Amino acid sequence: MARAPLYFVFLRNPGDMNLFVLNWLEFQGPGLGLSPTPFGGTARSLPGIVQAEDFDDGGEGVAYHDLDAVNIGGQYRSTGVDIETTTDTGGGYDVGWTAAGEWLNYTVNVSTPGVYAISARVASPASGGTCHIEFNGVNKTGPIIIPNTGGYAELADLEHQQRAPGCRTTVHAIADGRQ
Ligand SMILES: [Ca+2]
Ligand SMILES: [Ca+2]
Repeated sequence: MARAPLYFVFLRNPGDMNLFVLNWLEFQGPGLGLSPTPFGGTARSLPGIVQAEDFDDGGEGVAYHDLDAVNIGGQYRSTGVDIETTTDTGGGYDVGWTAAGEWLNYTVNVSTPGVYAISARVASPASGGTCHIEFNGVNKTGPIIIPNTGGYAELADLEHQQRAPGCRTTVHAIADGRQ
């Protein structure tokens, strides 16, 4: 749950008194998650593994973007992101049903700035799916092309290198579609 200060600003007639009375303000909609916060309250540390399903809290458009509001896999978290139990070694969960334009945000702490080798653990029954990774809003990887691994249940390591800035960083993993 993101905490955000709310300012109600009186802009006009600064010298006037008794402009009106205010009883209440009503907010309808998904909420006031103005900035993402780490899932579980603690930013993930790099170097290290960031679980795909541990994207930030903050809701649709803030912590993630998913094309619908349903968790199709029905596992782990109650958001629009589609999470299933993984068949991969070590168990846990993965994010599936990815579509072009969807993204996940991760707040991380980078202990030492520098070039990191990134391994993405992915699976696909077809070649040419692409994604990219942004650090603080900048596309640092360009298109990462995901190969045919033999099926959604066949997860494989994709290697990539990128430079990570220090300190607290926002990492965006974005599905781009298929080339
Ligand atoms: Ca969904
Ligand atoms: Ca996982």
